[in-house]
Amino acid sequence: MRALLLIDIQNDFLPDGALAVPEGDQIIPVVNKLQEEFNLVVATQDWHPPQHKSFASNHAGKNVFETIDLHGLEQVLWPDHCIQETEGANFTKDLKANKIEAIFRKGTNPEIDSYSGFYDNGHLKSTGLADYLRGKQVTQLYLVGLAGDYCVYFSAKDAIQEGFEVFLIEDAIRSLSADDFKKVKEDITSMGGKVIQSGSILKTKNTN
Ligand code: VGL
Ligand code: ZN
Repeated sequence: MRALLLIDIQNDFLPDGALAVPEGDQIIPVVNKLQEEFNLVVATQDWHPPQHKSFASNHAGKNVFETIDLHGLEQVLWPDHCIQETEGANFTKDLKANKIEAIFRKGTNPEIDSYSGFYDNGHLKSTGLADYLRGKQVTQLYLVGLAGDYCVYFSAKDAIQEGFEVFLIEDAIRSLSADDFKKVKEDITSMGGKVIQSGSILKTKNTN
């Protein structure tokens, strides 16, 4: 069984959002088309309380994109983003959502960031996503979404460690840094994951 995992396709990560990923909007039509090819679609949602410690605004004198030590982990300080129950945290209206069977929220603990959809950055607490997928007999996991160099990357690494066969669908992913995503692809490939294009999935059924 294969599943499509939509990572953080939220307003704040799209152009004009608080933490905009360049060209993030370009993945939406691709993701919508891809969803038709999967019997199971699951999504993650970055879901921070306003006092989240990953926000530069919660550290006096610190600027966005500076790094600090947060309880022993290196932490990039982000602009306020994906605050619970705000429009920025919503999935974009252009994203088809009718096939999304479950949504796994992350980043809710103000003391630790959570890039991966599976675990927080300290690997202390599970979201339950891996067990959910195993419960659905999923063995192959296809990842799309934002941002390729953060939440997609960390989700892919955890997915591989959890024993899933992992595919990054490159043209349905955009990154904060396109350069960093090159390293992500190398790393994921070295761990046994695969980098593919949406065409290799869409062509199996569609003629366009
Ligand atoms: C993300 C930075 C902070 C992401 C989330 O979804 O890639 N990046 N929070
Ligand atoms: Zn975040």
